[in-house]
Amino acid sequence: MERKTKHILKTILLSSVLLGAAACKSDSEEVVEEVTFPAEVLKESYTIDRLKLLMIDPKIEGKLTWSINDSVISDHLQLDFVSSTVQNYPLTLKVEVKGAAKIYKSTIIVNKELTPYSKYISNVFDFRPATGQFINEIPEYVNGNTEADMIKRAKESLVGENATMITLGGFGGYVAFGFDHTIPNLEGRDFKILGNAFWGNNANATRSGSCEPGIIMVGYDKNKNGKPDEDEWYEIAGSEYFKNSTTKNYTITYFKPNENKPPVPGSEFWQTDVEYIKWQDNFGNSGFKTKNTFHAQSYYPLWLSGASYSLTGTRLKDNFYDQSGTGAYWVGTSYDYGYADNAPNNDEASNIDISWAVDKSGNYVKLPGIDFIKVYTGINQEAGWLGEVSTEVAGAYDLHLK
Ligand SMILES: [Ca+2]
Ligand SMILES: [Ca+2]
Ligand SMILES: [Ca+2]
Repeated sequence: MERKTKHILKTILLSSVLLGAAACKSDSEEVVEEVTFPAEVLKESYTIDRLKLLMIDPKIEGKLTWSINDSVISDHLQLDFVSSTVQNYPLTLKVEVKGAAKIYKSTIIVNKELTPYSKYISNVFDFRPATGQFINEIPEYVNGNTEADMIKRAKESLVGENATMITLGGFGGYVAFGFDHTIPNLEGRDFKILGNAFWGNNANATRSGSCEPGIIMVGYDKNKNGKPDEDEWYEIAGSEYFKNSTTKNYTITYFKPNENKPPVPGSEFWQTDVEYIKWQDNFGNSGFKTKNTFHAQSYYPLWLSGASYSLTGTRLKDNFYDQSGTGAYWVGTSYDYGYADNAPNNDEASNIDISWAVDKSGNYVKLPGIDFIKVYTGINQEAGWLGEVSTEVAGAYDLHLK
């Protein structure tokens, strides 16, 4: 009895659908181009650990809309997905081509990682400081060390909870490091970079003291090879990024000094050699970096064998000034947000939001999370006897992972 009712109902439904189709056809003479969709473009399910980047490429052209439940999460041809929680997500992909649409469904299964993640730096990929008064000391260079050895030194300093400090020297000096998981871009700020900035007790201006802002780049491992590649970096647009006082694509070249040349002392007692390291930039400026009496070792990275090397990036306006007027007390002002070593570690300004990332044209990009961070000194200034303004990095961590 029940079966019979069902059959009748089905027949009626089918007839009405056919009728409807017929009516449509007679109403309009419009010929719609036939679109054939592939039967399946997604796997039945995708499995990934939490805080790992999942990339789904359905290899289909058209207007794509990716949703989980009713919220749209992406409209890109490829889905980049990262979840901070262990759960299953019902995934819907709507593909629209020439007015026709098809819905595909799948599930993303997010598991807990086998080895618990560390919220701290897990690896250092690159380290090339500019010249500076702490170079060859923090970290320490030993005769015969290669660049690979020095990257290892930087790694020994920066990895883990008990990280110690490295210096990046003057403008452009950089370090690039990564984590054992993807730091997700959640609501608000996502990671902290540790430095040695502090507020000056006698500084007249608020939020000033020893602030040596470093530019932050973030990267995500698009090609999944476990290391940062050139096309995977995005700059964090800090508070100064869009200002006219900021110089993009600033390149400085440092020339290897002859450590045995006769020094040229300056008028100040601390100026051991005011013609120590020759530099020039891509704006036609040039000069010398001074050697001071407080640091006698070479200020040029001795593991670099070339006669010169160049560093490029965004240059911020000089931020140090001589408050005393006599050269005795130099103060560096903090920029509002988005830089490393620019505010004390317990200050909100040392926390960074991945949503501030921009592409090379300055357009904000929506990154689901990041795997890598690069920091370089953003100032090309010598602050009297304090020496060059140099960003220090003393670790970093994911603000979300508990
Ligand atoms: Ca965020
Ligand atoms: Ca990569
Ligand atoms: Ca510093």
